[in-house]
Amino acid sequence: MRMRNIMLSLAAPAAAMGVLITYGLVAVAVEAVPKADVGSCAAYSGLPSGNHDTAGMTFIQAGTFTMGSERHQPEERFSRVVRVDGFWIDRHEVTNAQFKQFVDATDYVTIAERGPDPAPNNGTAGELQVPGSAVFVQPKSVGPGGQLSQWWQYVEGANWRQPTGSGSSIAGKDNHPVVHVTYDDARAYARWRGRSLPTEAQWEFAARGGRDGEDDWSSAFDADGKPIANTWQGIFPVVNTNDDGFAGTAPVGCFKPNGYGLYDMIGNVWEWTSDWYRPGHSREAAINPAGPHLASIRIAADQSASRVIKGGSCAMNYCSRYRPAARQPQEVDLSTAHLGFRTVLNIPTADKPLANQPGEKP
Ligand SMILES: [Ca+2]
Ligand SMILES: [Ca+2]
Repeated sequence: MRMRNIMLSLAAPAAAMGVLITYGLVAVAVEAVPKADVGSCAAYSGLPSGNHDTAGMTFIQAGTFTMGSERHQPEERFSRVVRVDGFWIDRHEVTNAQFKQFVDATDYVTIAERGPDPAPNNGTAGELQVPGSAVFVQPKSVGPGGQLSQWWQYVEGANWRQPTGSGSSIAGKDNHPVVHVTYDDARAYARWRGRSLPTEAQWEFAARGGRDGEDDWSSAFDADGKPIANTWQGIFPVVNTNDDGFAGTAPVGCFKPNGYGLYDMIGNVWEWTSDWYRPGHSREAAINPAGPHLASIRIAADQSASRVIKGGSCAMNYCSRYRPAARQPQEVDLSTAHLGFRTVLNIPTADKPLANQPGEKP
């Protein structure tokens, strides 16, 4: 079934709290790590102040960087020199409060709420043809050869208003990132704001916060092993020790921003980019690359095409895919509980009203 493509970004370092758990047939001792220093995110309404074009955004100056990695997952190779023009990008993932503004203004209904179009889903299992979305359900144990379907379940009624299914709500979560949005849902929001979704190159350049070269530093943990982003700590998928204070999504802006003042590029939710997904990068240097053409990508008959998602919270024992160069595919019509987005405004100069007003949070 299509759930095979869902790979949880929530993963963990070999860290935790002195418990002994069973993972497959192996007993794993989990050690204590320092708790995260969480900032003053709780006071934020989830809505950036101001109504100007770049409210809540930061301008990223044009620059050149090394995109991809030679030292991690094979799909991150080859690393290559890339130049991007200047652009504006949201300082944080789009929140429930922001998405609600969009829905209130347009009466937009997300795909998770209205159900998938049956036409392109001839191979879709029957359970996926009702309105709903993919929700992570933590298993108590996972045997050898554990399957994603053991911890990802398609839940009827799950959507951005009801993140864990019928009866759940986002009350009190205005400042959490919106989730259960497909690529088209995210793009519809961006267009309503007069913006776009970032290319993979823009996203990766912004996530580096001014640093170049290999991204082994990761930004998810400091030198003492203390979490500095919302990821999964413990042994994925059976033990989440929550050393960062959040078992699922965190309010945006709780953790220290990167060198560009951007929050949660690493960790919290995965984020859509506009590039079609194909494993690996070409070796050639590029200027403002926008990914491969769809026609060049082989797609299985029972699947939809995938875009690149980045910046999730995959545990260290599972995939460590929170690094800037890390990437994974996501079928464009499948939403999940751990996937959101942020927008960009492609104006290559900062000749716009300043977004960084004093006191604006986060
Ligand atoms: Ca966490
Ligand atoms: Ca993120």
